[in-house]
Amino acid sequence: MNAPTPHHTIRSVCPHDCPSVCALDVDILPDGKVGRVRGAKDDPYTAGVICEKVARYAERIHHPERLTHPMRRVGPKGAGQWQRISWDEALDEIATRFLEIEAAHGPESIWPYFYAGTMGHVHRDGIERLRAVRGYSHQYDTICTGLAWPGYIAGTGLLGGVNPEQMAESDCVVIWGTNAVHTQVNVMTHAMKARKTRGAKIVVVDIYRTATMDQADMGLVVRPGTDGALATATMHVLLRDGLADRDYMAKYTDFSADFEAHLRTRTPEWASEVTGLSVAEIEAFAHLVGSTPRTFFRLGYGFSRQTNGATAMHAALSIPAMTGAWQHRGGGAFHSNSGTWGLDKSRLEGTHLQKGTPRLLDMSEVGPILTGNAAALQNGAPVHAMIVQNTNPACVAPDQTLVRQGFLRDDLFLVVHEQFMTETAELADIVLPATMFLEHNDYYTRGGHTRILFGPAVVEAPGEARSNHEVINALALRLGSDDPVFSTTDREVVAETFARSGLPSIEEVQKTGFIDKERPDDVARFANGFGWPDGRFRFEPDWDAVAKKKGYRWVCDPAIMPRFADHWDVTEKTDAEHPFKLATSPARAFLNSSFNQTPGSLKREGEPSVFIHPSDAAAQNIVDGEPVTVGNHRGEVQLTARLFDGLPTGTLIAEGLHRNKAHRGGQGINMLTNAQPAPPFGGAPFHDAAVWIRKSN
Ligand SMILES: Nc1nc2c(c(=O)[nH]1)N[C@H]1C(S)=C(S)[C@@H](COP(=O)(O)OP(=O)(O)OC[C@H]3O[C@@H](n4cnc5c(=O)[nH]c(N)nc54)[C@H](O)[C@@H]3O)O[C@H]1N2
Ligand SMILES: Nc1nc2c(c(=O)[nH]1)N[C@H]1C(S)=C(S)[C@@H](COP(=O)(O)OP(=O)(O)OC[C@H]3O[C@@H](n4cnc5c(=O)[nH]c(N)nc54)[C@H](O)[C@@H]3O)O[C@H]1N2
Ligand code: SF4
Ligand SMILES: [Mo]
Repeated sequence: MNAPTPHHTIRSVCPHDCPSVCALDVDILPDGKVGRVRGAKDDPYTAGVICEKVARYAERIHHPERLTHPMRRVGPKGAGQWQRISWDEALDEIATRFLEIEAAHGPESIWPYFYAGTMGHVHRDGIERLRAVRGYSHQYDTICTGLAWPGYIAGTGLLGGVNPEQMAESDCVVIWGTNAVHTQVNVMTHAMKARKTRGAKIVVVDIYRTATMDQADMGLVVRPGTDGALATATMHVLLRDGLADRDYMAKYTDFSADFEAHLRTRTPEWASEVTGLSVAEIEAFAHLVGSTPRTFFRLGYGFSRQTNGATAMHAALSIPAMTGAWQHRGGGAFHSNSGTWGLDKSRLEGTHLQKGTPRLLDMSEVGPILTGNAAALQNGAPVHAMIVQNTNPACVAPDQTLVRQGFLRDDLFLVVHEQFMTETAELADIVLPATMFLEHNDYYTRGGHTRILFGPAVVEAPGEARSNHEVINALALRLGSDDPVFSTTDREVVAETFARSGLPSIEEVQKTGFIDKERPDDVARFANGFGWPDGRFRFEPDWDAVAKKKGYRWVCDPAIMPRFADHWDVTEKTDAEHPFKLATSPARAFLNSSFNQTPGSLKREGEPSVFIHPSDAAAQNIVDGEPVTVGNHRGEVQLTARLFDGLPTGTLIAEGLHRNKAHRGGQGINMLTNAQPAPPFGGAPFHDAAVWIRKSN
């Protein structure tokens, strides 16, 4: 069948929570619907390539299950009995209930909750205005970046790195703890270009043989949570074999005799025991990166989702500071550029409206918080009301037993603004229908690159769907604010944020769709010094200084942190009852829980499964394709066993966040994950759970 001829094509941006933030060319069909979606060829980072799930976006935006009108719960919580209501009824009821709850329990008993369902700043962060104007509880954003970012900043002092387009100029690209083929396909475009044009070597470090590792020249499969051992042993070999750049370290780092003595104990033999790699593999890796000046370390999030993840990130990042790779084009490191935008979002976020200094509640601890855990509530009032936008905590948050129990509380008034009837929306008192990115205006910063992009409203929203911006504004007005920001359009807020931040006008930006915020190359590679007062990279992190830079708060005794870049043995321990480590790595065709209802994605991902090594399976008489139950003291999940020799014995991998109800038994994978905030500053160690597995009865 031929695709219908587009009426016209528009430039947009992928709004999803993915470091690539691709520039898109979207065909708009004669009937006003969305046709094909392609990666922009003229965008140097997107370079014409996008993932398959977004290429099929018509399936998502025109999905028959899109929410189209506000609804009120009529039966018991979660029973799925709804009554259609008007927007005025919905907004009036929310405002009335919020004011009643505020009067009875104080403003901090209301907790607006959001994440990055859309990465557009107006529709993602505007909820902060509502919070500010009433003095509601704040949200501590830990769920995704809480471990990775501090670990990176601990070394460089700034959350920024070398322009990742330069991977194409590398002689060795180390893709560490990210399954880029699944999660940010554009990394592969640039890494592959280096291989093709320069014969560059590609190294992948993961805990199983991923689709990314399948494309590597050197694949290092480590045991979960042991990257710090690989990193420190690599540095041991670099020093031992004369491959460290001592001049660079003397000038640009805090390298010390004490650190060198510490690394002398981190031998490849020791690391081999810890990681499961052979001594030869560790030495080969060290020799490759030590003898290839243009080595680019692309450090992902995955390996930070371990209890020791912040220290693992810092340890891996320490390698290029020892080899001096930062000095060479095509060399250095990159994790995120999210610390480099310099935007003034004060009006967008309503900083000028902030009432009082409310407590900061940890989003990853939503389960403990809603079930009355006093420490998680900071000994304050229980949460009695929430408005949720852009996230699906009843699927994605850790320790689902508690999350579900909390959301089912009769004394919790829950409003969920969504595009679909997610697990969280199912538990709401009021459900509001939300627009999608092609139905509203917003701007997006590209964490995995250097650009700010604009995405205009180009198609009609279905039914009565309204944008996050409209809902936040309408509620604030009903809650008694007369601040003019609550009478703005989304486009006005984009324009104003650009103006306040000294960026070109929206009309100007719309000509190309982007603003380039690339920093000069010498700045990006810290040639004038790292982001610490003495300009030196820290092998010996000052975590307190990291906390001060970003407003992080300690969740452990600072004294327990390792002194130097290290392997920190604090991950969840296996024992006789829980002999396996489970990681919940990303599925290719889902994005967290987004796309887990589109036909193309469901077809590719099939049923929720778990990879197990054939010898582990044999020991328990588990055969391929058989129903199994995986569990621990937090809960149980039913999956289908997939025998796979691409992972170490003792490790299990369950890819992706399928819908809870896609699992036999109706419980999703986050039944097994841990909501205990990981040191130093919190964050959920999603890939760090000790479990058992057995045949389902
Ligand atoms: N298709 C798809 N794309 C996505 C997402 C998705 O769910 N699906 N999620 C989006 C979001 S929100 C984010 S933050 C990014 C995250 O993207 P990434 O940076 O890729 O991080 P993760 O997806 O958490 O995990 C990446 C890899 O880390 C591995 N890993 C887990 N533990 C360890 C460890 O201890 N050591 C090592 N070396 N590796 C380990 C996992 O097996 C996995 O293969 O991706 C985004 N893009
Ligand atoms: N087990 C396990 N759990 C994980 C992870 C893991 O690796 N393993 N990864 C974690 C990570 S990195 C992250 S970032 C979190 C992410 O978790 P979430 O933030 O929950 O991400 P999504 O599942 O994509 O859900 C986003 C929701 O926002 C909705 N949405 C999108 N755009 C809009 C909009 O404009 N308005 C409104 N109102 N809604 C919108 C979508 O329909 C979708 O339901 O999950 C975490 N959970
Ligand atoms: S999900 Fe990521 S790779 Fe896919 S189109 Fe969006 S930004 Fe690009
Ligand atoms: Mo994330």
